Amino acid sequence: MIMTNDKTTYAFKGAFFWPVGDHGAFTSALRISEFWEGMDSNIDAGYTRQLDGLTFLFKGSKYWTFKNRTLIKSSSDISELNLPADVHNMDAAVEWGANGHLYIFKGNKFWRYDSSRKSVDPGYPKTIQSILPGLPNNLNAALQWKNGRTYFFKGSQYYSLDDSSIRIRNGYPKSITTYWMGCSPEGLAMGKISPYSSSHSFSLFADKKAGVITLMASFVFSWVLY
Ligand SMILES: [Ca+2]
Repeated sequence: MIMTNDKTTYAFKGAFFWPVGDHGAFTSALRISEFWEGMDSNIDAGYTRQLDGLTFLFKGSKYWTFKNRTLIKSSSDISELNLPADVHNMDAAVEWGANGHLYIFKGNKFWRYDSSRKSVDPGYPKTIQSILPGLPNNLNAALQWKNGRTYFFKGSQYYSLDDSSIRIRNGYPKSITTYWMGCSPEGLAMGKISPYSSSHSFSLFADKKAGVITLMASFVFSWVLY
């Protein structure tokens, strides 16, 4: 999951991506290669740097730089950022609003990276369990969203970080389907279908076995895609 400088949120999976609307619902799947120059599939992670609004997408040992959806810098080696080979094929990346540092997650570990010094801070990596025991290992994604909060995603669930206590908020994990995609029957029945309310009726079926998300939308969002 990333949010670009223009506050558009995108979810990536395989060869596809979805813009995530303010109302927590998705369009149908769009092909990454048709909208993100130089990218094809299986992006590991991405984040947007608050300092200059640049979005970094990571895959394997490479990264790409975008401003919104415009390619700024093509495939470059992660070593250019002074990131160690240990973070190749990372699970998730997120800039934390509380200190502006980049956090990279992989397996049971995370690294803190200082974007201005262009280096990993001393003392890292640390284990996730040592700092955020409420968070599982092997995350799928992380995101600092437009509300300033940091979210972590794994499987069908997501977690919210409390910046002041540096703990996972009580009541989490919650269902991604119900709260982000605005699609589940439970969400509709609850009348609470995302971090924000939505009146759009979607149904979504996540087939984890196949690694595919199939969307059955009864309402097509009027996303402007250019
Ligand atoms: Ca990932």
